[in-house]
Amino acid sequence: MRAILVGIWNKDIHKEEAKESLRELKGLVKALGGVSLGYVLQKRSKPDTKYFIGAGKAQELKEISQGTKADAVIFDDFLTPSQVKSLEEIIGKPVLDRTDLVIEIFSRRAKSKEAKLQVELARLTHELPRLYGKGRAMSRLGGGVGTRGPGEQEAEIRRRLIKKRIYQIKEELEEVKKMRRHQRKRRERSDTGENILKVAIVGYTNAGKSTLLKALTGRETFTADMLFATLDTKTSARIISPEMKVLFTDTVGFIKKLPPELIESFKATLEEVTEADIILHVVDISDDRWLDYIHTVREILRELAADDKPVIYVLNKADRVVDSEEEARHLPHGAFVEGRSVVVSAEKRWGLEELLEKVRTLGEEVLTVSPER
Ligand SMILES: Nc1nc2c(ncn2[C@@H]2O[C@H](COP(=O)(O)OP(=O)(O)OP(=O)(O)O)[C@@H](O)[C@H]2O)c(=O)[nH]1
Ligand SMILES: [Mg+2]
Repeated sequence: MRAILVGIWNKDIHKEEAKESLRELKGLVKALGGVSLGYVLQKRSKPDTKYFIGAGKAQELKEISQGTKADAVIFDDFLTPSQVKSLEEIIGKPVLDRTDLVIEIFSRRAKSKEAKLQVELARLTHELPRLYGKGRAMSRLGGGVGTRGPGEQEAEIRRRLIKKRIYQIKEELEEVKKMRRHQRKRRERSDTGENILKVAIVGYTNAGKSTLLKALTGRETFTADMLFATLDTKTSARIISPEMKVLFTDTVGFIKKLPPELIESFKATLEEVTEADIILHVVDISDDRWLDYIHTVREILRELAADDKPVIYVLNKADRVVDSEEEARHLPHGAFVEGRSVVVSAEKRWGLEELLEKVRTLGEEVLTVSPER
C-alpha cells in the first residue's frame, strides 16, 4: 500500500496535534506493511458533509495521488459512508479511514477464535451502514426513481446476511464469555489458602505491557515494536507474599480515536479490566506524548466503567531516558501523574521490586476492604 494521508485542524484540534495524529496514522500504515508518501493537512472549522475536506482539496488530492502513484488515500478521522463514496468518485482510488486501518491490523493479528470473532464483529458493524450508501449508488445505475434496481437488491441481501452473521457472532461470543467466567471461578476456587489479587495491565499500544508481564511472571508472550502486538488477554500468576497471589492480565493496547466498533467488540476481552482489583497503567515515558497517552487511556477506561479502580502508573522504558537504575529513581515523571507511580524498565528489570512492593501494599488495602473474598 502506498498511501497519502489526510487530516484537518482547527481551533479545537491544533495543527501540531493533527500532525501528531497523522504520525500515528503513518505508524498504522506501517503496521500493515505499507508506506506513507506524504500528507495533506487542511484547516477547516468543521468537516464538509460531502467530502470531509473541501471540494477543491479533494480535486487536489486526485492530482497528488496520480502524481505520486499512490494507491490509497487515508483519512485520519471517521468518514461517513457517503463521504467515502463521494471522495472515491473524485479521486478514483480507494479511500479509507483510520477505522479501516485499525480493523485491518486487528484482523491480521487475531489468532484465537475469540479475537477472530471480535474482529469480524467489528468489521461487519463498520461495513453495515456503508452498504446502504453502496446499494443506493448501485441501484441508480439500474432502476429509476422509486424502483428497486438490481444494486439495491444485492445490497439488501448482503445486509441481511451481515445482520444474521452479527447475531451469530454475538451468541458465540456470549458462550466464550461464559466459559471464561467459569475458568476464572475455577482458578479462584483452586487457589485456596492465599488471597487472590487480580491485576490488569493496561496502556497505550506499544507501551511495554507484554514485556512487563514477562518480566513480572516469566510468562513468554509475544512482544514487538509495532502497534497492536497483543490482541488476546493473557493471565499469569505470581506469588508475591506468603498470603498473596497475584493474577496479572495483559490486555490489548489502546490508541487515540479507537473505533467504537472495536471497543464494543473487545468488551468481552476487556472484561478482565473491569473485573480487576488493581490496574497497572503502563506508560512509555521515552515518548514525548506520554502525558497525552495517559489521558487517552483514562478516557477509554472511563468508557469501560473501570476508571474508579485503584491505579499504579508504571512509568516504563526509563532505560531510554537515563543510563542507570539509580538515575531512573530520580526521574521527576511521577510528579506529573496523580497518585501512585513507579519508574521502571521492564526490559532491564529496573524498579520491579518497588513496583511489586506497591502492588503488595495496595493489594492488602483492597483485599481487606472487601472481606467477602
Ligand atoms: N528500551 C525499552 N524497550 C522496551 C521496554 N519495555 C518494552 N520495550 C519494547 O517496546 C516494544 C513494545 O513492547 P510490548 O511489550 O510488545 O508492548 P505492548 O504494550 O504489549 O504493545 P501492544 O501489545 O502492541 O499494545 C518492544 O519492542 C519491547 O521490546 C523497556 O523497558 N525499555
Ligand atoms: Mg502486548
